[in-house]
Amino acid sequence: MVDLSVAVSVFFAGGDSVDKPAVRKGECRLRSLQAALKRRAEKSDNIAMALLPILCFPDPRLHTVAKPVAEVNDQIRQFAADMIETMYDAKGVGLAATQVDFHQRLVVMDTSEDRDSPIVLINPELLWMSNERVKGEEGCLSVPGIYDGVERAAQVKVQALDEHGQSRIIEAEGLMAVCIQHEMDHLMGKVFVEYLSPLKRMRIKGKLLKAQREAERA
Ligand code: K1U
Ligand code: ZN
Repeated sequence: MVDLSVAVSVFFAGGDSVDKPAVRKGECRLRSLQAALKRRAEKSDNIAMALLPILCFPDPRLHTVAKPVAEVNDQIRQFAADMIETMYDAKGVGLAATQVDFHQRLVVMDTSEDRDSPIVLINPELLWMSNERVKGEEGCLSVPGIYDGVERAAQVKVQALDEHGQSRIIEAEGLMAVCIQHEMDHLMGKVFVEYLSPLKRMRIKGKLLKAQREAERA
């Protein structure tokens, strides 16, 4: 279980980089099976659950618009901790609640090099984005094995509640700025492949559906 007491509030962050995760065919399905097995084992031991199954594009639930979190309580904190554990397990730098089929405005991130500084954003709102744009390669835990260039604002300013319900202002650039925009898109039901051409999107959809069918047969 991730200890949320180590989660930090960020006032200016950016420029970090992490290795891309390995590309694995049908890895969403694999992670779902692993999560189910882990949950079953934990249930019999009566200990906390942690890994959550990640929805895979083109699952229509990824296009759900998230509602605001009404109250920051123990249930939300537990869910955020499970999301952080799921994000680390999947080697991601961010995860939106939408991706784990929970349709409230909740995001977790960790763009630190040591992967020891998780942050929780509850009801995040974009206050400002720079006119300066940057184009970088993006991936997505819900679109395994696909990376492509997306143009984003170079810097952003976001207001959000942390896991204690405290309001925070985050100013970010670099990887963290990209990650915030990517995760906030998820909360609006938008997946990064929607920035790509219809032809690329169609190819990605075909490739992932095929991988999912193969994983189900195996
Ligand atoms: O939401 C997600 O699917 C997580 C996603 C967030 C993201 C951050 C930055 C750029 C694109 C997407 C990932 O963690 S993708 C995997 C990853 O670790 C990564 C990909 C590209 C650059 C840096 C990290
Ligand atoms: Zn994503």
